[in-house]
Amino acid sequence: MKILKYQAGSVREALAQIKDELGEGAMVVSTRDVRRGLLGKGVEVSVALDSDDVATPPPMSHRASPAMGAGYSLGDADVERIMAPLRSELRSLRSLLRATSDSRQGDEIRREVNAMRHVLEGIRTPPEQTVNLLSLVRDAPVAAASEGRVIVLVGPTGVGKSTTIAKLAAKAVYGDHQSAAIVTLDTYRVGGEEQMRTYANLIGAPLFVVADPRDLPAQIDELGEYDKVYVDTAGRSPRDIPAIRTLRGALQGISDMEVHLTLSLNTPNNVMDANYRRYSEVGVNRLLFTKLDESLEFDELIRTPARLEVPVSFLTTGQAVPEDLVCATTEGLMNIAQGGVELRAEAA
Ligand SMILES: Nc1nc2c(ncn2[C@@H]2O[C@H](COP(=O)(O)OP(=O)(O)O)[C@@H](O)[C@H]2O)c(=O)[nH]1
Ligand SMILES: [Mg+2]
Repeated sequence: MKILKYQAGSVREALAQIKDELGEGAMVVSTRDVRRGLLGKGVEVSVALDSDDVATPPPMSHRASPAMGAGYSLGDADVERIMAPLRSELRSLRSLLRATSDSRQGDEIRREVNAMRHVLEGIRTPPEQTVNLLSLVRDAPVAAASEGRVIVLVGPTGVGKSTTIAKLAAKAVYGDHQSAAIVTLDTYRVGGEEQMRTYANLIGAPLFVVADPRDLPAQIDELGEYDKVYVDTAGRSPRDIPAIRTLRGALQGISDMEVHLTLSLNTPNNVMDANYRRYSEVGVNRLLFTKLDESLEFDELIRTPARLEVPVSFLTTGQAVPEDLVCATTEGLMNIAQGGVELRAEAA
């Protein structure tokens, strides 16, 4: 195998010269631009040929020159014959390059591209559960701030009503710098009144004990000077219909009042619904979820208010008074429902 170099004014001229001198057997292996004389420019074409193909190639000085190339022309078939090996060379170079970058940096790049593709797919197609929760949030307000002056907590025994009343009163006094009074209707349970008195003393809010629910409106009237009045009630079974009717009677006619149905998030949703049906008689207009710290499932934070069409006001996340209280917002409920929130970080 020999490599011969031909210089000419253009590739076409050089190729014509090569064909003329070497016949069909030469294979072009490279071309490059060269200077020819002081101002002249030309090309140099290198060809490979078997030594046997040409017995005595002419000396370099006699090879292609602008003058010599004049008048020669190549047909399309000639150009194609010469270009074919160049094209295949280009193809193999490209695949060589691809192979090189695959082995050296390709893995890393591919991992990044895959990760980005995953993120983009995640944005375009969120998980089914998220889609469902989002559509619930769009259709109904699932959270609403508590804005009333008289806040009444109702709900079954043991869900955390008294503890939450203490948290709310402490937040009003120390967080919002408001004046607050606490009223308790819980003279039914042994120790109920004592528990509330202890909290009231700690917070520095006056406690008023109302033994007969029918006296509640008069008591509330007397507390007109307070920014907030928190009313604790005795827990009742949803089946205790007379007690709930009495409560309804007691709450009628109290103005600027909100009734928060207090439910532990641990409760199965059919039990939540039964409680709501019973307490809705007294005019429930907020849901308050307790014991999130003991709960494993959180999507009821969205599903229950959407199903019952009553927004959530507060969440409680532990036994500590007053820390473990969170003001509900739609965004916060969504975050918790999807398990993505550090609860303490949003303490009210
Ligand atoms: N883990 C946990 N316990 C709570 C929470 N709120 C209240 N509790 C506890 O639940 C129990 C019953 O609370 P209580 O306020 O007396 O309930 P009530 O009968 O509805 O008034 C008490 O031991 C509270 O400390 C909470 O958010 N998380
Ligand atoms: Mg209680």
